[in-house]
Amino acid sequence: MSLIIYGMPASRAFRNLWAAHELGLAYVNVPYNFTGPEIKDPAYLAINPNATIPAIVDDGFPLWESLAINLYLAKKAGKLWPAGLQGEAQVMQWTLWAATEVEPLIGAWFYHTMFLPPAQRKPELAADAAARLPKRLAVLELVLANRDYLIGDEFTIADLNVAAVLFRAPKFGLDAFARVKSWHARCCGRDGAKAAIALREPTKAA
Ligand SMILES: N[C@@H](CCC(=O)N[C@@H](CS)C(=O)NCC(=O)O)C(=O)O
Repeated sequence: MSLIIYGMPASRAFRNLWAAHELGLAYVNVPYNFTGPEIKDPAYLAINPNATIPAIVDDGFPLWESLAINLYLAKKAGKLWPAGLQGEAQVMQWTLWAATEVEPLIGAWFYHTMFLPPAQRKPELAADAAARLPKRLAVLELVLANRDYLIGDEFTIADLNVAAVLFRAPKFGLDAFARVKSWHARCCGRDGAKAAIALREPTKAA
């Protein structure tokens, strides 16, 4: 059994490090930087032809796309994975929703308010994202009205994927979404999350 997670912890690799800790998986982290030359090296491109982090190699099997990696790891471990076809469909639903409906907005807001150097920020893009994100947060607020987690009463990989995409949401501000705020704090307060967050600390960046 060998699992290699490529990517510095203060990047989307955080999502996979969080999952590995939740699932109790032993791993080696190769902390390539998203600005570094290693991710353009042919040896890495053979693992991830996108020249981005993260990627994994699990017992020789390469895989990229942070959220897809988490689905693979959870299903393989048989943990954080709801029972049945419908539960699995809900995991896909929430993960695709996070990737397509939420990530572009929270990403644009974060990049254009605090991540990019000030000269490169475009306030109009941040404002547009900030105007559109609440509609997605309202979806979560509605769903969490009658359950503690996205798929019933147990934390699943769907919660992890959505909460990880929304990692910057507390900075965005969740005061108007009380249930989302407490759900997010609950997810990020788990031991697995805390272990992965601690790994981000030395570099902190993205
Ligand atoms: N959809 C991809 C995005 C990967 C991605 O863009 N990663 C960033 C770091 S968080 C990166 O490697 N950027 C370098 C670049 O775009 O050149 C995923 O979720 O894995």
